[in-house]
Amino acid sequence: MHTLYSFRRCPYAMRGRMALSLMDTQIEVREILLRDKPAALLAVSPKGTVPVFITAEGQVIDESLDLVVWAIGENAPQWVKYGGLTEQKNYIEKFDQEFKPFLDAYKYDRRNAEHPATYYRDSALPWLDDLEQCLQNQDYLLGDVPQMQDIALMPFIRQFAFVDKQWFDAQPRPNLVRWLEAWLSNDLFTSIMTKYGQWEEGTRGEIWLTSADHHS
Ligand SMILES: N[C@@H](CCC(=O)N[C@@H](CS)C(=O)NCC(=O)O)C(=O)O
Repeated sequence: MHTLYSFRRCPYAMRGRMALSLMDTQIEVREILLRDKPAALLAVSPKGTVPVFITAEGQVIDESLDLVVWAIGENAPQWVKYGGLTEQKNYIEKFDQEFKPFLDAYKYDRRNAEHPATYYRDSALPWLDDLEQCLQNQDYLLGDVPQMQDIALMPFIRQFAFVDKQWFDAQPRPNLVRWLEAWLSNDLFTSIMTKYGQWEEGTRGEIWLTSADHHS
């Protein structure tokens, strides 16, 4: 069986779980706390980030985007039908590199930060503009059906929005607001937000039966 080390509230883990939920498989989920990482996790991936996925064959995948690509590449080609896998992956990589630092600086509003939180929020706006533009005439970022890119970005836009939901909902990007709202109640998202208790070393995690049918 596959194994997934996960943390419910981590956006990287969320995108991984969303992609995995497109498969028909069984996964042992080991829910961890970032401040109390199990030795077994660090033994397979010393860098100590989640998600970490170990295939039934023993392959370790410890980057969320690699996990998304693995899950979709093998099982769900329709999720990369616009632009193709490489093009979508390149966009996501750029998003991770450029948007995430602004998101963190905005969200955590660090006391020693050079600028106020709103400066970092506003620095991220060109990304929101780009997404808004994509969504002008279609329901999802690349067309009328959701793609890998939607799944990969959604947890981060969600986090950004919830720093100040009132501000997010009022900003002049109605299509992005609509896209996020639709994702928040989409079964593909709600179904991966199940709460699991913390995994204890030496025990079996929760068994997650994923079903592609569920989301087609
Ligand atoms: N590049 C990694 C980043 C994953 C990541 O940073 N996850 C955070 C949680 S959201 C983490 O595990 N941080 C380690 C820590 O806080 O100790 C990926 O895409 O999987």
